[in-house]
Amino acid sequence: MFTADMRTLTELVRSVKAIVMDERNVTQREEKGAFDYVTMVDLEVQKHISGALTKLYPDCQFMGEEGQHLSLDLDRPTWILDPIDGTTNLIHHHPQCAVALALMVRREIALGIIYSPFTDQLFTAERGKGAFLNNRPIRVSQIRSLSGSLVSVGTTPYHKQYARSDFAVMADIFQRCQDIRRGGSAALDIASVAMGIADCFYERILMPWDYAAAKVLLEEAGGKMTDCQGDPLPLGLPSSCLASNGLVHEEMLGFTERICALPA
Ligand code: 2AM
Ligand code: CA
Repeated sequence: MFTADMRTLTELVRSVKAIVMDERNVTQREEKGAFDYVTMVDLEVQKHISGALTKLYPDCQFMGEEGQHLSLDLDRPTWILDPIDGTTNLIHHHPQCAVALALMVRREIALGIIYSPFTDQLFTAERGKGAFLNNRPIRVSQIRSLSGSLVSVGTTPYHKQYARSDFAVMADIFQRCQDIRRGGSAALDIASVAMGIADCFYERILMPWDYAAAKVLLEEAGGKMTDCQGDPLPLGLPSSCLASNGLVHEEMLGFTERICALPA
């Protein structure tokens, strides 16, 4: 069974702080798809982490947002990296962004690390060993219904053709819950559910690097993550995501199932 040293990995992930905080790296950017951006920060962070991981663990494959991964065999151990989750926030100097690293072994996420360089929040989880924020255990909330919930959402900004129908569903959720939040980094949004400061989160389309690290963190914190129809996530592939404290999952599915059913 493939294993990796958590202390080495957290040091590696934290070591990118200087790259992220360097304003020159933020200003050099391109639009790689509609409303979907890449900066020199994304590219340099991925280069730094993938280079180190390849040296440390030569037998493990690498999947990162800023690269090609068509030929990967998902049955083999695979690193899954988002060098910056929340790039749109980063280019606006909004601090809600993070580096997210996961290890997938036998199509299960074995560990996850989410690090926010602006706030120095470090979320860590290994399967079966609990979930932590800066080495302190975290736990999901105990809220049992949407009427008492703070609901975090993703707006799928790179596919704005869904906006009218998705925002109509969001309006129905808004009527039922206490309030809605939109953070802009799926990894940190799901981490917020894991630490109990939000009760659930959903987004129509996420990539594997957006949700992989957060999945093990949330599950180790007592939460639940499925796609928006309640089915298991197809790890390593794009999917919709519903992340919750477990207690409001069914009630949320009553709304998010409609998102999946909507035509493009
Ligand atoms: P990113 O900042 O790493 O690109 C915002 O709604 C969330 O969606 C962020 O976590 C963002 O990650 C992610 N995201 C951005 N572009 C995306 C795309 N083309 N497909 C799926 N997720 C995307
Ligand atoms: Ca990214």
